[in-house]
Amino acid sequence: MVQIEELKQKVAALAEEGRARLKEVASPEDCEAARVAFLGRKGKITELVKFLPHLPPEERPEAGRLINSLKEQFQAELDRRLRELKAQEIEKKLQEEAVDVTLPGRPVALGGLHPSTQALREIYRIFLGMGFQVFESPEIETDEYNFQLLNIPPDHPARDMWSTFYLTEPGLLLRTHTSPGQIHVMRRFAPQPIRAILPGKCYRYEQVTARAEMMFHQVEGLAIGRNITMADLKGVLVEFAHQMFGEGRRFRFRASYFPFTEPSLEMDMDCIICGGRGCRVCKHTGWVEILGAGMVHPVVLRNGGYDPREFTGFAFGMGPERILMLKYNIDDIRLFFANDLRFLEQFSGGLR
Ligand code: FA5
Repeated sequence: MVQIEELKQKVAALAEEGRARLKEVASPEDCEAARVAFLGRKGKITELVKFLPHLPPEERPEAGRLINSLKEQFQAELDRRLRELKAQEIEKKLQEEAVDVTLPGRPVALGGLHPSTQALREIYRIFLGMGFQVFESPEIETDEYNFQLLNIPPDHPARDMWSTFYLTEPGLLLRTHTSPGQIHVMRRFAPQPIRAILPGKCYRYEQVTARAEMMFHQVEGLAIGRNITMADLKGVLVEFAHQMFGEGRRFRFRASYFPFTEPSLEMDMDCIICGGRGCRVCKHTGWVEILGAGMVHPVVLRNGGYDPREFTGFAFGMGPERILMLKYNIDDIRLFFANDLRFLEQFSGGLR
């Protein structure tokens, strides 16, 4: 017969041994090994139950309690060590993988407005100041709007100047100028007076050169009213050009021809490069062209819904890329749409 005293000694010794073992564990794996050694199926604490049958029956319940409490004690200590080790492991990982947030970040390259957009906005600003409103009209037009309603019938020789891209759907094309917008605003507002500018992209099927692109912007202007004269046209355009190019510049109006204006004219400015003395840029004339304009042709007024006996008006069309070329001495229009950052970045701080 085994005495309970003997069991008590064994329990005390195992408790001591368990504590010593748990002091030494250095990783979750060590903990698992200690658990197997003490509480596993053949663990030292588990094996204590083998004593029970050898005890007198009345002592067995107490012996059972002793063994169970040793088990619980060991398990609790084991859990505490495991938590400690895991916390240490996380702390170590955090230290090793720490990010130094005081390092300066990598700079993000900021985009800027395209020079054409900046020129368009400057043009809007000037004309808004003179009471004009900005309207948009479609880039895909009909032959009727791009040509016929502007007094250019199918066989008119002026069509040669405005050769375009036709769509596969008959009668549709990419507009060659913003002038069809004149008809759109007139038909929308007739018979009220109009002061509108119509910006947008235009397309021409032509040889691309340093001065001509296949796609470019235009800004159309249109004023319709009861007593509008050529003097109003001159006043508005000279005011615009002074604000755009500076007060010191000189301008002249030269007779020209457009089927949709009568009379028609072109506006020239003294050459910025040579100051009017004559150079390669101005082809030695001292003048450079900045826009086309004229008094709205009676046929166009009628097509737009206005009675030409009662209403008159003026219209003009200019290319913002050409205006920037003049202002900044840019010698090739292809730079605008070539996506070369070395060119575009020069405008990122705005127009000066
Ligand atoms: C016209 O397109 C007329 N619709 C302008 C007009 C409007 C006249 C209203 C009278 C009344 P023109 O083809 O000259 O005209 O073009 C006008 C401007 O567009 C030119 O002065 C130029 O600045 C610009 N432009 C024309 N073709 C090109 C091109 N291929 N590349 C870049 N800019 C161009």
